[in-house]
Amino acid sequence: MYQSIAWYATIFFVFLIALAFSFVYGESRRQKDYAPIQEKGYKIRKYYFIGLLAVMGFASAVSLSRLPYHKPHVLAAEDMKVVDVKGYQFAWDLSEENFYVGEPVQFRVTSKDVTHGFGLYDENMHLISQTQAMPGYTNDVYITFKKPGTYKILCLEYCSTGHHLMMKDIVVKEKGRMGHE
Ligand SMILES: [Cu+2]
Repeated sequence: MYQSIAWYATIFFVFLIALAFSFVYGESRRQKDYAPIQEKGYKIRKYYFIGLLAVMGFASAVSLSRLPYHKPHVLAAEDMKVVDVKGYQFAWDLSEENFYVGEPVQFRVTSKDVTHGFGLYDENMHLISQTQAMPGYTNDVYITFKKPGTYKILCLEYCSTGHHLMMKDIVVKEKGRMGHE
């Protein structure tokens, strides 16, 4: 859904820009006094700047207040499965490989060498979560799997010749069905 919204918004804004350009092109042939046009332009620019500041400030406040995204509300620390993820040229290392539906997971993502991108995909190859895997830093990603199935971790940051090899399947199971593991 978000992708189609982004798509239509892009077309709309491209259309607006094209409209602005054709207006400027049309006006460019007319000879007019410069001073009044400049004054009007500065006024438009001032209100545009204030409007942009208000919109962006509001959007930043709303989106940043939700950080860290998708962090589940768990009662006790042991209710959260903590998984250490290390990216390296050219694979992913996970400290834990058994995942269950409905279980809150915290991925602690880092890298052993260069910067990689930790991208988590569902069975339809839709990106459901991502973060940077950086040497010397640990970035947290929170997720609670809602459906069983085979999910994929892919590298989202070009990290030299074997970048495309950085794929790992993780299997999410229905809890209780497979017995003890
Ligand atoms: Cu990589």
